[in-house]
Amino acid sequence: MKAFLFDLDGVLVSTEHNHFLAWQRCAHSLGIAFTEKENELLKGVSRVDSLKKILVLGAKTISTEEFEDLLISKNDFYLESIQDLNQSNLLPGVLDLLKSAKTKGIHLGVGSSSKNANFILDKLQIRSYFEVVIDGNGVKDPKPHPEVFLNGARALGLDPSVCMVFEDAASGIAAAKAGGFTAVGVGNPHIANMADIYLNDLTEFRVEQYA
Ligand code: B16
Ligand code: MG
Repeated sequence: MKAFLFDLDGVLVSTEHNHFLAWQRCAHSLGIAFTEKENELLKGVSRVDSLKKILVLGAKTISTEEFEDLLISKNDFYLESIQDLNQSNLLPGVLDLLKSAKTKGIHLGVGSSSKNANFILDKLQIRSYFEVVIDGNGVKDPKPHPEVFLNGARALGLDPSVCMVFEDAASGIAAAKAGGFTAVGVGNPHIANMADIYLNDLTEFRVEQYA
């Protein structure tokens, strides 16, 4: 393999619970019941599509203005809740994997649906490991469309067949497979059967097997 492309949330760091609490607050303000079970549908899904899914769950229609306001409120709640994020919040095995891959000359990138990806990478102090960061600001078709990862491979000048994608969400594994990447599922038993390789966490990954 020549490159590793990482999803952010659920692979490098876990702020899914912060997303969940922020969405739950929005859903409750609309009178829609929203638990961790429903939240599973939103993992790896863009902000706009997440709100659309919540409205479908509640069989609710709102005005364009209310929709835009809720997107802003959700992000405000979310950002407030991750103010103290730092390197100690990296998921197990992340730092060792990044260091080891870098030493072996493997190109590293991030492919995230989040529009906050660069902000979070800076807080985690791992931004400098990545040659390319494709986030929710630079993508027209969100996951499960492969655009985010295809843009990453293109920016590195590499074919998807020599790139591995690390993902925790069904939408992300679908995106990786659709793009012709090797899909590594991480930390989410729901996706174990969809992925080419499955790991409970990144400590299980041996860079030397794929370098
Ligand atoms: P934002 P990923 C995704 O990040 C999250 O999994 C998902 O829960 C979130 O709705 C989405 O980013 C958009 O995030 O509101 O920050 O733009 O897993 O693709 O790194
Ligand atoms: Mg994710």
